[in-house]
Amino acid sequence: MEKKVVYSGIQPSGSLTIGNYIGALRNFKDLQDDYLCLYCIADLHAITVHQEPKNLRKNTLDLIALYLAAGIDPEKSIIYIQSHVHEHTELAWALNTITGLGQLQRMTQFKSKSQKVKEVEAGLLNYPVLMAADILLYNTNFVPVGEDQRQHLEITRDIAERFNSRYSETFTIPEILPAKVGGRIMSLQDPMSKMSKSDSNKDGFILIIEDENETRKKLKKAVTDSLGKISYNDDQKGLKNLIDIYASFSGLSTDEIVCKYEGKGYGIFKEELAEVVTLGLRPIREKFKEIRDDKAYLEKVYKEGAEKASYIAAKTVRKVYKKMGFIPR
Ligand code: AQP
Repeated sequence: MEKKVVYSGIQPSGSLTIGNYIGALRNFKDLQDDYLCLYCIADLHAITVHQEPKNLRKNTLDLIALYLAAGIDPEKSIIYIQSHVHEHTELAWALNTITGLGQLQRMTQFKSKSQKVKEVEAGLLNYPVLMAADILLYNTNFVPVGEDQRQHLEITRDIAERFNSRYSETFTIPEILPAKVGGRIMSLQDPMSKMSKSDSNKDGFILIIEDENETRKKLKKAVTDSLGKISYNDDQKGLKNLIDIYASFSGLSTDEIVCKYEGKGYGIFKEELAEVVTLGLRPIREKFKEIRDDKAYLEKVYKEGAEKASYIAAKTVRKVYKKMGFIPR
């Protein structure tokens, strides 16, 4: 029996945070034995918010190295750069023609990102259509993404269903594969907003690749409250988020963590949290250092990945174009 398909991508829009790690990256490795996995470096998505070209180049190579450091095996999975497979933009255009403007304008990510820029550009609005194209190109069954991306997955399903009913059965309808723990990690400085790599407040996030002392400092400064009592509830959102991070790295449940720190202060809790996080990130940090400078190896990985991805993507676009009535070359 053919393996089911898993698809996910991360934008090289900055250095990755532990939000990206917990919600997405660290779950990728375990899927590759059971599924055909495609892991994309979503550079076309990244430019929906202005990127300095030299930063984009660096972040793209960093992200490939990070995929490999996180245990994604290019012999088993397809790792590729989105802009290397032109079918993404081709399918996105076709899908744009069947996507409602109102639905795009209602996307939470669009609303929050458009508030941060002076002029809202069309790419930001069309982001979910490109994401739908990414997923639908490969007949994807499952999409391992964080909870923050659930709405985008819903619109992907809507677009696929609309296409199937208008032009006949074409696309597989994908399902979200949520992270088992810590699906949505919040900013350390503002527990009402999600932790994001493009946050202008650098104390709000922990980067997967940063100095351990930086990580310790940021956790020490993390916003809590004046109640001084370790418990897991929505009145203590900052602390709740820290407990989620602790649970994600330690494997303990949130109840076990609350029990462990009962009667102890936030200071001790944060210190031990920093230990758990730095210990958890150490292997990937070390592996990243080993791989990142091997440019020839990174190039081999992304070139071979693009070839494999293009083969599948081209077949889908040919089918879509035919169904829409385009004359083949
Ligand atoms: N805070 C988070 N908690 C859990 N999962 C998260 N993800 C992102 N932030 C969190 C998951 O990471 C994957 C890749 O995300 P992305 O880079 O493609 O886009 P994003 O969700 O917009 O991530 P950022 O860090 O917030 O990027 P910027 O700041 O550039 O917009 C996705 O699976 C996402 O769910």
